[in-house]
Amino acid sequence: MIAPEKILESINTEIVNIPSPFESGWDVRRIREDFPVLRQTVNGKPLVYLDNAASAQSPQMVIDRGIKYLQEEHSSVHRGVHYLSQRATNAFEGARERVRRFINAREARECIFVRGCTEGINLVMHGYGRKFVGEGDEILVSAMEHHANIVPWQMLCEEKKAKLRVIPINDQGELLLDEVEALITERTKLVAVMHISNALGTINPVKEIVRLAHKQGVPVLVDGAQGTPHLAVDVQDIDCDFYIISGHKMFAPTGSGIVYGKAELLERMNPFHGGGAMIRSVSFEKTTYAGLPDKFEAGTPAIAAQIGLGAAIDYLNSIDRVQAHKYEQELLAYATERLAAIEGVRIIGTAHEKASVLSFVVDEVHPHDIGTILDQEGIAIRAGHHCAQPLMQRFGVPATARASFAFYNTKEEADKLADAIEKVIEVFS
Ligand code: C6P
Repeated sequence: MIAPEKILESINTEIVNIPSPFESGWDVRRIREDFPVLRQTVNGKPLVYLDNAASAQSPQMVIDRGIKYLQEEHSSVHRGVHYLSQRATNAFEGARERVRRFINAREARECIFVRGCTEGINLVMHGYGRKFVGEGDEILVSAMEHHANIVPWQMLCEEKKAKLRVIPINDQGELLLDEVEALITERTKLVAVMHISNALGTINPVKEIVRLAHKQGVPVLVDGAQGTPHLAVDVQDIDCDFYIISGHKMFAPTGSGIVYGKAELLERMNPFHGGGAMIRSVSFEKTTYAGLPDKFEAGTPAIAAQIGLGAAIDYLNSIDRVQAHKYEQELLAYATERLAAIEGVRIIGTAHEKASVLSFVVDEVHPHDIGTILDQEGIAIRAGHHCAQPLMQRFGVPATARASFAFYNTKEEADKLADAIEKVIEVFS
């Protein structure tokens, strides 16, 4: 482990001057100024942070908002009549309203605060699944899902003697949409699919999947963990029944996240956790539950983290997201071209519609070795199964190396990645 003082020492205040090389005209140099964590060296090299799909870095605005809360507002929400509690409550509910606008939910009470996507999907499994799924029923997921959108449904199926069914994918890592309609039967109780694959980058046609499912009266949950960092999400336009968000993947602190659910569904669901704040009245004979969103928010919430999520949304609203997306696409195309040109590199996930996630394997080199050698160059990538073991099996690999780009990454960083992979191959040849 690196001593904290060493980490501080390595923070170098100089911001690397990098003009944008692409047509989008995105001012990446300016944007990088907003992210203090990028100004450090790792192993004597400038940090190249390409693990954004795991956790994206926070801009100064989010950091400042967290400090302000802790310095001036820290208090529990919804409970106190005192000044600080009211300020904290206003900030907390202000964050909820920001989320509502950001995803265009009809009402703020449709946005439930959770700690992240895993907790969010578990909330739906317990609240919706355990109430409405019975013996012989089916849950439909896809072959590319993250374990967070497989395991809870498997647990439910085991408990209820229900069946998990799987939408297959092609060799590019695209869902076989033609199969979806046939896989939805009168026993299907939920379709649960990811918006963007964390391991392949594939952008799934979730609006079309919702249309197909709704034709047969089946609700749809979209795992949006990788959706909101890259795309403008409009839940009313998608018309999904649930959309789940992890804050830390969209530049907010860990411990923040959202379950969006249509109010009429959330109202019919069971609560998830029992305890304080989620009740209307409690006696030893009977408890009645609060309305939305409180019914699903038992206990003291992660106030600072959720206020940070509100600040991350303010940040995203302050930049040109259309341009940011275009820039990320240029970066992806450039990095793909560079890696594809290296002999021995195989890219896993070549869907037509992709976000800036680049998974690859290198002949005869384990992805963990790639990750370790790249770290020596100051390059942070992720190596492993990315919590998508069934997907790895589909591609016949135990793991991949994954570089995931955000709008603050640069063409030079993509070059450093490619150069370092060439070095890895040299070491192992
Ligand atoms: N993916 C990665 O790919 P949590 O850990 O609860 O914030 O999010 C879980 C999750 C759910 N769905 C998708 C599509 C995800 O990508 C993730 C998290 C991380 O590096 C960790 S495996």
